[in-house]
Amino acid sequence: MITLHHLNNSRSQRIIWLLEELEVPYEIKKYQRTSEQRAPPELLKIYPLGKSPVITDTGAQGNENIVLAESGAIVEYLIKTYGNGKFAAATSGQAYIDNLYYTHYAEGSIMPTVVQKLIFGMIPDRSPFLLRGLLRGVFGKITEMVVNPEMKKHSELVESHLATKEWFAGGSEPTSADFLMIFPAEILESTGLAGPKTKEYAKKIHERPAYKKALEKGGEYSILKR
Ligand SMILES: N[C@@H](CCC(=O)N[C@@H](CS)C(=O)NCC(=O)O)C(=O)O
Repeated sequence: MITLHHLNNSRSQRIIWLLEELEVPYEIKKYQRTSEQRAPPELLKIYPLGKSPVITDTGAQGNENIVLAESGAIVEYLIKTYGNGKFAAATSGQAYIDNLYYTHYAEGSIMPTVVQKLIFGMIPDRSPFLLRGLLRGVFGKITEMVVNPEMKKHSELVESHLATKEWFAGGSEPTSADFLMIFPAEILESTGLAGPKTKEYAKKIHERPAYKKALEKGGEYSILKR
């Protein structure tokens, strides 16, 4: 049995989408962010970094004791173990390369920049009142000089890829790259940085019944409402 340890308002939402698409039995254990927007300490009992998503699973034969974190690893594991060929990426050619690249680019490149932007935006408001003005200036300048130009490059890269492809690997069905890329695509949209193709891509996913069901099951996901 698969258990997804799910944190509200988090990248873990993409795993619920995949589980719904795979139509595999699973349960969700929900965790609530603290007032500091961190995961609660209970998650440390499941995974030493105390982050979400993390799954526990007894495996395809039901006799294993798997604990797996990192969205990319979880997505690849679930597709390989429970997909029966569904959502499998090509094993050669451009589709293979695109799937490989975007599966890793999601958490390896675009998300660290997104997190920098979100954190730099949050720090001043969460600092002692007297320092807020100063910190807003400092973090605003760093964001303007370093983070925003990086975000613009990411947004353009994603947009130009989606200009010619329905899914990130170019086929007619999503692959691991899409289950990873939906989260940064949603953030690009919610921060006003998504181009028209990126918006169209997110909309297409949001209209899928499995995605809608995942939203019902996951609970609070304010990334879509910002
Ligand atoms: N690269 C990891 C990132 C995991 C991560 O940072 N998760 C966030 C949720 S979006 C988290 O648990 N944050 C709470 C915390 O760090 O306390 C993945 O893709 O799973």
